[in-house]
Amino acid sequence: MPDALVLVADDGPVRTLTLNRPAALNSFTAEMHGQLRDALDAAAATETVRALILTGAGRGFCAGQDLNDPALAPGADGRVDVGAVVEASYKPLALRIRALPVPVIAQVNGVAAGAGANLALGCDIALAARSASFIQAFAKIALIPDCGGTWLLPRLAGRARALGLALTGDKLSAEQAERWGLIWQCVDDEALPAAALALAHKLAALPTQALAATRRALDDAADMDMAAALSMEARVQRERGHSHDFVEGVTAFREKRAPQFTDR
Ligand code: T3D
Repeated sequence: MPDALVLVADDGPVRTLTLNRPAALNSFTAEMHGQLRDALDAAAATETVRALILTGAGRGFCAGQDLNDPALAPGADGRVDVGAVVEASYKPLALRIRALPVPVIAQVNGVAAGAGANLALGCDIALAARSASFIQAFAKIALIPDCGGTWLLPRLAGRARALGLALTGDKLSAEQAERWGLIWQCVDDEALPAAALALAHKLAALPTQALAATRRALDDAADMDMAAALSMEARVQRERGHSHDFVEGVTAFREKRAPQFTDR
């Protein structure tokens, strides 16, 4: 589909979704939100997909909300219902990614601004090109961080850096993002696609359900005291212990062979 706003490509068990509005740095229109939602739902429903890569076409990853989108047209009172856009699009997007049954890698090929930055930070693992950058652009247009930014930033960077980034809207280089622990790794630009694909294949060979349960457990534990987290761990391990993949993992270890994980 030549004018698809989200391109879909498979490499064995790895599916790559590419935001495809390069002339506007892949900023989000309502239509692109819809296509991404459908693509994420399709990936979740496809048993053969075991890892997902999210990236952008051209020189940007995603510049957040398209500020020219008709969704931002003022109503009769001259005001824009930004909250409605967030409720309808960014909140479900952030939650959908966090609930996917497969690991999600953000392949940050270029600038990630506004909701685009927090989209990347909300993925399970963010790999960024050395030339990429992260910009909490919200304050410059009198908004607050969204797409999960208020929740993610202090947890990833600590309050001081979260506030510094959000209040100034300054550009954070990929190298600094790695040093501060916002992202997993920064790699040379030309190495990024291969690095992301290799990581995705590595994750695809691991027990998919356990990876999704690990993400969920870490997120849940963030709001628990230690005793509650320990109880949650016992409950989830009980479920995991009943899985085919657990039996396979232990059997493969004992038989000194590579495991073949199949649960999805
Ligand atoms: O409803 C709601 O608003 C709620 C949701 C909010 C979520 C948000 O994401 S709010 C934040 C929105 N995003 C921004 O404010 C970022 C705006 N963009 C920029 O600040 C800069 O473009 C960048 C720092 C990201 C990159 O700068 P640079 O110099 O590398 O590129 P550029 O020349 O500014 O942009 C290239 C083209 O992309 C340009 O178009 P042109 O002039 O070549 O025709 C530019 O207008 C377009 N573009 C970039 N960002 C957006 C955009 N067009 C529409 N919306 C954008 N967000």
